[in-house]
Amino acid sequence: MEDKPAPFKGDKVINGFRWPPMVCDDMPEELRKFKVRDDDVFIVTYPKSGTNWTTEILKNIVCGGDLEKVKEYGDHGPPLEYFNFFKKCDSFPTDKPRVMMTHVPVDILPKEVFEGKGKVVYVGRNPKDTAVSFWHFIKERRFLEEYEKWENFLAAYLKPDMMCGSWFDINLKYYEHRDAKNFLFLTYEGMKLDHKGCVIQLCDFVSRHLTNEQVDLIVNNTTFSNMKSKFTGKLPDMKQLGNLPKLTAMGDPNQKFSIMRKGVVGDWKTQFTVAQNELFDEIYNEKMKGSSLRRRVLFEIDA
Ligand code: PPS
Repeated sequence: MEDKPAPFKGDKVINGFRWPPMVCDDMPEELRKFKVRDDDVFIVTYPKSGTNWTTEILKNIVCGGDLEKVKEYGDHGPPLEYFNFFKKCDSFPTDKPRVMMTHVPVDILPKEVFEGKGKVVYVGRNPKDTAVSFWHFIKERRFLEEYEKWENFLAAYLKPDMMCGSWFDINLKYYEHRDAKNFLFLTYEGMKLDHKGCVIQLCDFVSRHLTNEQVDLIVNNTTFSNMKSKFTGKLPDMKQLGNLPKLTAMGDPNQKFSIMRKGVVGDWKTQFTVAQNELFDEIYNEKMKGSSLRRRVLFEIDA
């Protein structure tokens, strides 16, 4: 007998915004009120833009590149907005900085961040590679039927009501904050081009003065291949994270979980048809008109 695919899990619409089903109704309002600590670091991204890579680098920085300490520091946990994980973060120890990741739009990020509390590292990635990475991830998770086929996913990705928001809205709005003292705007492509340079920039941003050897250690600890062996496995065991709301939408805990897929720039060329690329460019040019963010977006690199 042929195995039936798991059912689609659907989305969660709150105030007109489409979230994955792991989001609780009160998340947008409550996360906005989240109490920020001075040494908090938020890694903020549109999904599939290098969130886990940057988080791992920052955890390594906080631990001086000592992998034993990174291990003690614990798992990343899910993004703040899933399973109301931010509520769990309230009880995290105060003797080390909290390194937290999220994909929420700017108007849901904790309000205190905009009063200068904590630090925000925003990482952008070119929207074509982000789309391909997102599609591979989301179709495995079986959220919505419309995301199963690439051409349907791409059409949805280009609409403002895409699940998790539109790449354009999220990136353009965060980019406006790039000069705030407690914000650092990086790109995935910039990290690929100069991994060590970005580690040093992150050390400066969080005021950690590490030796050259420690920086080299961190670069080595966070290469794609080293992170792939650490991060490929099953879905995180949510039970370990304590009393989180019971949402079954994360799916089968035995399902393979692989954040690390290819880790390259320009993979979109293997996925987009010529016609899809032309349409994408037309929309991209229109949406990005007048924004200097265009100069930061690299669709390919020589590396
Ligand atoms: S998620 O699920 O939104 O949190 O995913 P996110 O971590 O933001 O992004 C996953 C993509 O980042 C790539 N990645 C890396 N690339 C290079 N070097 C390192 N160390 C690294 N770590 C993660 C990962 O492979 C995903 O991209 P794709 O294109 O799918 O491979």
